[in-house]
Formats: sequence, C-alpha cells, structure tokens
Amino acid sequence: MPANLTPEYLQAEEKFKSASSNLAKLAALEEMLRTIPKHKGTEKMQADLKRRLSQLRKESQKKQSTAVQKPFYHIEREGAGQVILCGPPNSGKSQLFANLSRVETEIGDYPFTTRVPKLGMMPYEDIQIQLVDTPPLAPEFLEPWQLAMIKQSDIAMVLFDVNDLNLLEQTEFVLSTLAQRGISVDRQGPPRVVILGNKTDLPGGKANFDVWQDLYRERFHAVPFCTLALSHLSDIKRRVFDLLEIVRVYTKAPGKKPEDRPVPYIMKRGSTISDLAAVIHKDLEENFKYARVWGKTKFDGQMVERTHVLEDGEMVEIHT
Ligand SMILES: Nc1nc2c(ncn2[C@@H]2O[C@H](COP(=O)(O)OP(=O)(O)O)[C@@H](O)[C@H]2O)c(=O)[nH]1
Ligand SMILES: [Mg+2]
Repeated sequence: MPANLTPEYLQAEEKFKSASSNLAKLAALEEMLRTIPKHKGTEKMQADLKRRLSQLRKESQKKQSTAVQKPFYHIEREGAGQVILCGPPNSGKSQLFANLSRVETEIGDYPFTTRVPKLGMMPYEDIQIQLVDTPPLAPEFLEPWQLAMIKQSDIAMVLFDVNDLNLLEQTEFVLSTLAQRGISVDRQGPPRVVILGNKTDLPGGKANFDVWQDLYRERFHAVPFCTLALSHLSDIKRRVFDLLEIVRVYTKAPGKKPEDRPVPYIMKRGSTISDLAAVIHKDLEENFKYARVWGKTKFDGQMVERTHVLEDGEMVEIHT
C-alpha cells in the first residue's frame, strides 16, 4: 500500500465519502486525483481514481442527457482567426492561453481544470486573434463538442507534455481521435494543426522531445516548446499569423495623410485590390480606376491595376 497520503488527500477522501450528489462526488474525486502524491507507489490508486471519475462522469452525463439537451458550444469567430488549444490533461494549454492572451483562466497542477471552453484574444502586432482553451483530450473526458469545435477552427494547437509518463498513450489517443473526425495533422487543413512538445525546459525535456519526435517522424513535425519562454511565445504567434494566410492592408483617402494608428482590413492571402475595394464599398469596386500602393519593401506610391495582389502591410489609396 502506498504511504505518504497527504492531509489534503485524506480530507478530499472524506468529502467523497460524505458526498450525496454526483456533482459533489465528482468534485471530491477530482480533488483526490489532484492531491494524491504522484509517484510509483500510487500509480494503481491514480489509475483507479481516473477509472472512477470516468464512470461517474458517464453516469451523470447519461442522466443529464435524458433531462436536458447536451451542451454544444459553437463559438462565434472574432478577430482575424480562431485558434483552439487542445491536448492531453496537464500539457500546458491553460498556461499557454494565459501567456498569449493575458486573460485569466484556471492553471492547475492537476489534470481536469478546464471543463468548458474559455475565450480570449491574442494580440499580434496590430490585430487580435481569437484563442480558445478547451478541456483535455483524454478518453475519460472527451465531449463530442470538443472535436466539432476543433474541426471548425482555423488552427488547432495540440500541446503535449513531453515528460509525461503516458506521452505515447496520449499521442496515440489524440492522433486516432483527430483522425476519426477527419482532422489531419500534416499540413493541409482546415484546421491547420500545430503540434507543440511542451515543457522542454524541464530536466530531460529536450531529450524526451527528441525521442518522441523521432518515433513519430513519419506522422508529424512537432515544435519543441516551453510556454514560459518569451522567444517561444513570439515564435508561435508569428507562426499562427503565417498559418492563417491573411494579409493586413491599410487604406487612406486620396490626397490625405494616413491615420495615426490605422486599423487594417484583414484579407485572405492572394486577394487583389479589386477584392479589397469590394469589401470597402460596392461603388468603389465598380468605379475603380487605379490605386496607389505603398509597401513594406516594394512599392512606394506606385500606380497599380485592380488585379494587384495585396501583400501584408501595404497601404492602399483607391482612385475612382
Ligand atoms: N516547466 C514547465 N511547466 C509548464 C509549462 N507549461 C505549463 N506548465 C505547468 O504545467 C501545469 C499544467 O498546466 P496547465 O496549463 O494547467 O495544463 P492544461 O491541463 O493543459 O490546461 C501547470 O503547473 C503549468 O504551470 C512549461 O513549458 N514548462
Ligand atoms: Mg487547462
């Protein structure tokens, strides 16, 4: 029998015993799982707790679904794109969410803190990108809406804790679950999938990442990651922006100076000036004569035709 059960654990166990509703039992079980000392001696107990949690969850869901409709979350898109953070329990989703969006969510040293999606906005230079933090992708907690939500997003960022003892099991589960929903992890999309091997800052983390990536070399390319490293955060923001395949375009009226902090139009990469004109106003598109373009590198007030393909950061002046 494992020793070293903490007073917190024993207290949670008391709560479980005296709980009269399923909800209270669930809360107590989660608390037990959170406070149980994590070492070899308690592995069986941990597994048992997870099994009981899963069973109880299924039971209470069954009850719910006969009484009320199952929750389904459709998230209104906001900003320049939607990024969903997903992955196994404790992989760092909420931490990453918090570090990217500066909105508070529960960050816990235990698996099942996030039960419903949480929304935030991630600033990227002068635009905002929507972030969604979600419950774990784990057999005992998977909800149907989670996959529907991933499928509808622009980018799914899948985090793994490369030091987790169950990493391989978790990877197999996530890959097969995504595949079942027709979500491919290799580039095509939508959604575009980014796999992060998180917590590489911990001792052995980099080596664990390498072994894992080597093992899955044929299936995906993961990014070695640490949610606490500022350079990793700015790299991932840039990558998100690139994967969204959008360009920011600024407009100004002919003969006027640009605004101080102009708000960009967000256009799909490959859009032309004609597409932009149509977004601004139908008349502008119809009466288009020419435009002048100022670019980051190439153009400097040159006249262009309506077929000019917009590049990120361009300032456009449309003449009718
Ligand atoms: N050392 C280290 N700890 C991390 C990292 N990312 C997250 N954590 C910690 O891992 C624990 C679980 O993180 P959390 O974001 O709640 O996981 P979630 O269940 O996926 O939402 C928390 O204690 C985090 O602070 C990381 O890159 N390095
Ligand atoms: Mg979380």
